[in-house]
Amino acid sequence: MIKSTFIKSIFVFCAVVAFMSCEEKKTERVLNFPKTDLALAPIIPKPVKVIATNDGFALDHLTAIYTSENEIGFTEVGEFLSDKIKSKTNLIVPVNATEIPEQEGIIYINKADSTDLKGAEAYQLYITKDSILLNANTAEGAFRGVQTLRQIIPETSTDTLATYPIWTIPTGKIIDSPIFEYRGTMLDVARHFFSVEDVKKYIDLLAYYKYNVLHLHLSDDQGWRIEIKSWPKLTEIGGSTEVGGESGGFYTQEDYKEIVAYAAMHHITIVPEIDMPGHTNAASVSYPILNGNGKTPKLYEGMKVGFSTFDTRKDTVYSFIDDVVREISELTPGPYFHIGGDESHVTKKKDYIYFVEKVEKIVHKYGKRMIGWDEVATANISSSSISQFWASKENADMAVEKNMKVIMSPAKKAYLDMKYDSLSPLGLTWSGFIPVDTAYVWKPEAYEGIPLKNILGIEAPLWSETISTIEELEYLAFPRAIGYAELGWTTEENRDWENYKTRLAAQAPFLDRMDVKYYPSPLIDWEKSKFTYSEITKD
Ligand code: TNX
Repeated sequence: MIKSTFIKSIFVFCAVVAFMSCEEKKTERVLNFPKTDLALAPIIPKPVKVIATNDGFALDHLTAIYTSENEIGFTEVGEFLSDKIKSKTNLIVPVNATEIPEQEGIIYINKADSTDLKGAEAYQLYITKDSILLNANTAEGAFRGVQTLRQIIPETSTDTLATYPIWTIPTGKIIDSPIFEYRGTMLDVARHFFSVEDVKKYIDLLAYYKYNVLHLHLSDDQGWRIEIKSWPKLTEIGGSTEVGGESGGFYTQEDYKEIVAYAAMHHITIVPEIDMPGHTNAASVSYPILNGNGKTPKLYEGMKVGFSTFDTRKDTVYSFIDDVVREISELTPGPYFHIGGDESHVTKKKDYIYFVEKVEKIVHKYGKRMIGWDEVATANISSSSISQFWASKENADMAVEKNMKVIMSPAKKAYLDMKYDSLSPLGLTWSGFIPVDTAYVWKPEAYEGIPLKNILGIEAPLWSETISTIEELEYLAFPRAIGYAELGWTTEENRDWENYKTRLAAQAPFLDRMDVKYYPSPLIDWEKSKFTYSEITKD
């Protein structure tokens, strides 16, 4: 007993000495930091306010994370940060550990009720030389703040003198919140199918740039991609094809749940889309009773649009849609259901309107808010429904007249599937080339006269006629998707192409580390701008 107390005291003594000597070293090293400048850190999207205090916080093996443990989701946000620090630096940063003594180098992630924080996604970061305080009203806000923190951790360690590595985080204060509540991108998994793993990788990248919506285009003429238990042939038959004769594929309901859960962990809402009454060939081949174009439907692997339609006057069509909307809504915690509604060129106008109005009621029955491509505003629908402006200002104006919200996705500016220029090996050209500057230099908040109060946000769609692998997806999405993230988050007065260009160039090491095959646009000076500590250091 005495012996064990003695051993314990020796152990505690040694631990204290070891701890003090670390502390001493650390303080010395903190004093030795060169001046930093947080205001030069290449954060995307650019925050509302950044105030630099020119010192350094040492992220090292002594750092620990503490979170508001009793607040929903905060611990998970802390664990997410720890995990990302591990993959960037190899440091193991404990979360809410009880055995660690009070020390310098703590990252606190706190629920705060400050009225300075505007909205659920707002956050404040106070970085001093001995602590980082991340304040947010919600776990979602904390999660957005964590992305900023990840972006200001240098790619490589910054202390060459020390016996252990340090990643120097520039000190200062960041106050931040987004301009739009809906900041999305869409992935067309119908023209070509993308696996759960591919979608997860895309989510990882979107989350880093503070996206909060991923819209999945789950059905089209060339493929039906989600298991519907009450209509099994949809995936058996309709899921078997892709554009160009490739092999198709679909998500089981378990797969879809996995995507939804992974997105939720990244504070991203999944918006499912079943495109109808046009773009329905794959459904009609599976169940010909649904078909309304007077022909015998056959599996289709081409790229033309506008030839298919449901029979809008058949009760069976609406029982089918009821089952589909019910099954998908049950698996989808987010508030939205997208009914497509675009390019129904062979549906009579009056049938189209009748159809959209009936389907809106089904969407409401299952507790969801309807989104449709801009054509849906030609029907008499509720102001709670949302129009996605992709092509027609006239349709978008009709939505505004109905007091609906509008999502800005103009094909000329926001389509990720357009070629960058005439040399692009992938992509389409029908709405023009979209180089990286054209994608960035426009104003979703003042586009074609849509009043700001009607704009829910921005979404950049990626149609997949010309892409079938994750590398090809990455080539079209990056770097343009990074710019759309800024358009959705950052105020107009804080956006500037010349400034953005240098911050974009500094994303190269992150994109390389994530193995993203981005398009190295010649408009961007990629080589020069590897984000190193020296570049955010100023004497
Ligand atoms: C138009 S955008 C479509 C899609 C195509 C896309 C190709 C929209 C609502 N419909 O069916 O895939 O162009 O860019």
